Amino acid sequence: MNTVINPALVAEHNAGERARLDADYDALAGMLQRRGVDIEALTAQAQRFALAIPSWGVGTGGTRFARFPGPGEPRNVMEKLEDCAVIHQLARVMPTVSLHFPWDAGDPAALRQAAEGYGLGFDLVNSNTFQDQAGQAHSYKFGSLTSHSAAVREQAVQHNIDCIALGRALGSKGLTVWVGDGANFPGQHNLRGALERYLDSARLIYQALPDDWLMYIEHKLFEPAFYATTIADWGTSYACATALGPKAKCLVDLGHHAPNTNIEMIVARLAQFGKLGGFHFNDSKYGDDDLDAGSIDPFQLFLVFNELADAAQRDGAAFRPAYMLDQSHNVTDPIESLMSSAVEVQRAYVQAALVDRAALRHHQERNDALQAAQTLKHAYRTDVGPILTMARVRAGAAADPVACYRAAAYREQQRRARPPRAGASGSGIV
Ligand code: PSV
Ligand code: MN
Repeated sequence: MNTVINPALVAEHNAGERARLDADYDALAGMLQRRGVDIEALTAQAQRFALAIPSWGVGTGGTRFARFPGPGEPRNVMEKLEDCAVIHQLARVMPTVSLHFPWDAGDPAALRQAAEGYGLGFDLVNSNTFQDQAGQAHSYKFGSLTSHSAAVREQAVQHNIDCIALGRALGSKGLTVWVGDGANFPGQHNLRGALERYLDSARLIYQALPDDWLMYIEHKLFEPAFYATTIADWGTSYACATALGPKAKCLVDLGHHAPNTNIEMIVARLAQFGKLGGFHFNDSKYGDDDLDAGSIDPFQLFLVFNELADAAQRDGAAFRPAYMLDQSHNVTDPIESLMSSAVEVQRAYVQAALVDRAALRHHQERNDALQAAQTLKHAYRTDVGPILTMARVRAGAAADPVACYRAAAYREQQRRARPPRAGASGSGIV
């Protein structure tokens, strides 16, 4: 495997952390044993957990107002893959990359070869009909899959079909479709008509899916449409996924809900009805802030994973949602944010695995709300850090990914190797 960071440096870093790790791990093992939990089983579970890197996440993000590029940013998809390889090498929890077209257009064979060289695979592919591209025949200003114009709808459908072809060549198994289509004014859209057009277009995409592919419908409350977004909520997403058929599922981006929405309940509902396709993890305080996963409300992330653990227990191996981060890194080094966020998601997963489900059910059946809540809190408050660190070290990754990354001075090297392109500081939400 092509390693971007010198493995000797990782080994040296880990050697320096070893004594502390062993002491913390042994202490936690003893504590868990007294609770009847085998730490080794949890560590093995942590090692099996995986989520995908959004290719667009390795570049600095922006807001509607500005983008402040960081040094040494990747300038093309090959350089993005190189950054993803660093994340994979140091954190070992993100072994796949999710590409976004046409942002990541490139020769699929060359992309595959580069990814395989780094030990990376490709996860779901994403289409983009929320922006116009240079040379495009028809504009998406007034919508894409829902447009009143048949020519615009055809172009948007064809783009999604092209994405499927690209994804197939990459070994991907699914397409995520998020459209920003909607209205800014009451009356601008016939609300029912827009959804009818969406479904007509989505059916054509669905028909182009290979047998072993899924189509993931991503809902979002608002932005860029500020009055009525066509696929605004999980209810609409569920209705569309149901209308399309068994290969259509719903994708939950944590940031795409009104503040205070009970997202874990949405997760439970979608899982119950077999339509939970996957996640875009991130965190938010106000809207679609795209902040780092677990940085604002880690308890919510835990509660989401609590529902996922419940669904996995009920449905077994058939329950395999796609996990991905979708964040905008405006003030941090994207590689550091992605590694830290991935670890936060993995942490929530392990904490949820610690929930004593028999005790929880017992308290629920006796209407003991306080003890039921305490059962969740008990798992949530357990510091599973040593399990995550041990999982990384055993997989050859870094005990402390950010410290090791900084010691490797990768960003500094790339600052020299990748001088910025002209115009790279433009605004844009990615
Ligand atoms: C939209 O806000 C979104 O969450 C979708 O997943 C897009 O594909 C992604 O962000 C990038 O703009
Ligand atoms: Mn998203």
